[in-house]
Amino acid sequence: MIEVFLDPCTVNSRKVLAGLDFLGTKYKLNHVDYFTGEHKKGEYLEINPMATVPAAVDGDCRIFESNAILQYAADLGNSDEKYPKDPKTRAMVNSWLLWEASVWFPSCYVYLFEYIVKPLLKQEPDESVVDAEAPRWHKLAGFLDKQLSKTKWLAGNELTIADISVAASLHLHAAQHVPLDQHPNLKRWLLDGVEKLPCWQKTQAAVDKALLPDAPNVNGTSSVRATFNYTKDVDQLTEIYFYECDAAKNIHEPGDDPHEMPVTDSWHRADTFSIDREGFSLNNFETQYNKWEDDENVRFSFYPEVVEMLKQITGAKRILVFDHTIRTNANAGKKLTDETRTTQRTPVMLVHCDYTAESGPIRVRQLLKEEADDLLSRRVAFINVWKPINVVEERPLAMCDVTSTSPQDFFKLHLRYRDRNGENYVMRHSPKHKWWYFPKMTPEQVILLKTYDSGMDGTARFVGHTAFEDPTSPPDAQTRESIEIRTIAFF
Ligand SMILES: N[C@@H](CCC(=O)N[C@@H](CS)C(=O)NCC(=O)O)C(=O)O
Repeated sequence: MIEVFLDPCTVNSRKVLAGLDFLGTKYKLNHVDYFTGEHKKGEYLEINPMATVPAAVDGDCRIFESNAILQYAADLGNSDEKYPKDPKTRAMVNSWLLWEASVWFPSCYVYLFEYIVKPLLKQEPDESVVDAEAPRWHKLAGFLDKQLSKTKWLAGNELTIADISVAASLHLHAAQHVPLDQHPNLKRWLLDGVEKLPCWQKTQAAVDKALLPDAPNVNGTSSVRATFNYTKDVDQLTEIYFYECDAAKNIHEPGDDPHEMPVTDSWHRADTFSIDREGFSLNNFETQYNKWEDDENVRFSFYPEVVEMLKQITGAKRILVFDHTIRTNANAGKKLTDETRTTQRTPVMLVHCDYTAESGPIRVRQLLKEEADDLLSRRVAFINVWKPINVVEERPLAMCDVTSTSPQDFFKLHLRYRDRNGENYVMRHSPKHKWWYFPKMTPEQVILLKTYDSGMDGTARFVGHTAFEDPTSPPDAQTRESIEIRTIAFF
């Protein structure tokens, strides 16, 4: 499999990510942090002595030019449309690719540097530099405009890797202040063509979040401070009752140890989290499904899509989706302990993990009686899929990086239902905890949370997570709506 080494927010890295998605190429992504200069350091220089991102490796083949990576991937995929084999059409595609690397990218980069990189470095753009570049840029943009007045895409009527490559230099065209209006065919191609492509849309968020002027600082990361509701570990059991009774009096309830902690915006390295290392990951997941109020329909029509996605991501032999919870506006007034219709709830503001070392296997036995012994003889992992239903503007989900936790940080919360008992983990506070979140996450993405793993080989087993009040949420933020789907992966 091709391994790529890049930072998803740079022009040529984004070109490769969008291009590989367009080509349908499977790849492994290694994040090289451009802003901390990782591309100039020892290990990376072995891969790409040019000290630029991106680079790619496939066995003993090393590729250090973004367009060459796309050409190679297209050849492997044997695609005759996306990188045509007919010599004349291919020559046209190659011409645009070489033109892009030699003159187009350097010209567009002047705008990107002055209007985006400099503000990130807290420097003023130098208009005279842009004015000096403008005649050359217009001349080059004029070539594109002329071609696009004749053909829908750069090399004819089919979209090719040349379109992806040339568009990448304009990937922040508004903030970049490139004067597109004078080139209407170029503008139409970009706004109505390239920007409508799923491969483009999927790779834009990482760029916007790291580079747009409101991104708070130079390394593309920002953090806010927020209150996290940890639990004091006292002599008494920690419990919650989901019904009223005498035993529910004088109990030790969870969430009695709030701490203010930094929580870091994860977008600058969104592709690099793993459910087996940090205990969570961010994945693209597009679905047309939208009947969230109809529980039966969700089970029948939506669960199978989740199964397919998780099989692909985890490589598990079998995925069982067994439950879901919808957190919507309509449930905004409901208490966490509300007894009825537990599929419909409000966000949980308590640091917790949904299973314990004991309750994971018990749940497998409850759900799959006959097969449980056999299934539990191999690796079993519980994975929660958390999907926004609208753009998350308030009470986002935060994850406590498993690499910053130790098993001693977790202890049991006993869940008392009228007909059964269950258990979760809650967490005691540690200043070592590293919290992550994805502000303004959209419905095309999901967070996977590892809530139990039978593996004892160092894989992440329990990820603490919680909703939190984000102090940067606008006062008129729309109420967060999300669905959480509980699944078990059998390996
Ligand atoms: N022609 C190369 C250009 C790669 C390139 O210049 N990448 C930039 C980021 S977009 C870089 O790594 N620059 C090195 C630096 O700024 O230190 C390609 O297409 O891969």
